[in-house]
Amino acid sequence: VALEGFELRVLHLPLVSPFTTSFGTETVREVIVVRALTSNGDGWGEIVTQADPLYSSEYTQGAWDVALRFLAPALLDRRQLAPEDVAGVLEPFKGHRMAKAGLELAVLDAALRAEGRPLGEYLGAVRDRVPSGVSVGIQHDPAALVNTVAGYLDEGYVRIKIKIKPGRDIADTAAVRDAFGTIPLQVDANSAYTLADAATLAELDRFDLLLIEQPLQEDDLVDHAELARRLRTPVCLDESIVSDKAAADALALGSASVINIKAGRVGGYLEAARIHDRCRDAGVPVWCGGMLETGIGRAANAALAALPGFTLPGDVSASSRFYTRDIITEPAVLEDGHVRVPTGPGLGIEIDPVALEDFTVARETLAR
Ligand code: OSB
Ligand code: MG
Repeated sequence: VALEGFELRVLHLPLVSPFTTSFGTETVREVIVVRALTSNGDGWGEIVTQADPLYSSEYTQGAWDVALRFLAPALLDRRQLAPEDVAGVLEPFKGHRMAKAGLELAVLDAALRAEGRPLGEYLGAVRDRVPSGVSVGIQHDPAALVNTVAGYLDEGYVRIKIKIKPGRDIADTAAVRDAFGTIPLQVDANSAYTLADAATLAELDRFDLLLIEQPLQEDDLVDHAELARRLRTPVCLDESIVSDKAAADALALGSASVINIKAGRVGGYLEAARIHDRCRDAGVPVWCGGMLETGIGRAANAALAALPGFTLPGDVSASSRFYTRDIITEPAVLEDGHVRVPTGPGLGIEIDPVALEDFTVARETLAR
């Protein structure tokens, strides 16, 4: 595409209910929306950082600064830019993968819209809809958790993931198992444990979970391998898989037998597809994670999750799981436990300009 500029916005979207993980509680989703301005029209992307660096080292103001100060200017230095060139141009800048991913997605959307080609087709999607799992935050107590999960099961979600942390693990998981029997169930610790907690985590083995997600720290690949040997429950990595290289290392070490793929965390949808390919070749199941995306990232996640190696249901829920009002005209809905893969050009969504404006709290435009 012939890039003419980038418009970045910080949005505040109210959540339908507070979302609590082992690292904190969110009531408003703060997110950066990227618009790539090209001579053939706009493209949209989303930088999935959160307000605070609690899930990863990235956070809104850091991503905002690096994107405006370094990343967007480097891309705008190029007269012509293909989506496949973005990662290479940004490569000299260390880290900041979520910021890079949001910019790449906006360029990719612009390029595909100009070609009239859907993102799913471009990535290699083999399904027209994807099974929808839901990520359930830590509730006031196990009884409240059972109530909340019952609501999602009634809506049709095909897999439940509950957030856990020390002191809110065994009893919470037992309550959900006891209440709902053999439903597909998994837990996510968001790095809240150490290897010293292995005995506690082994107590989860009796619940026949699909997996335990990221029990240890991001850089604990060796400890995860040791823990995996001590558990019957499959270990899945989220935070640790920051790139295709990290995925290769984790598989070589035996740190994970399942991988959660999030495009933001790994620097973009192209890198995400490479991890998918690697895992598929290795016979390792993957699933698509989420970062409370707006309709922009949610559409892209549905396309990614439609690749053949995504053999487990992902955190690709309906927009209504988090938001009463989205920033696109036709937010993702749950149909028979599935979310449809958009078929229009690019992301296959239309921005709702009024909603976008209403949620914007900051904006900056860079032109070449
Ligand atoms: O660990 O998967 C995670 C949300 C924010 C940060 C980290 C995580 C999550 C979720 C929500 O679990 C997934 C979703 O968007 O539905
Ligand atoms: Mg996770």
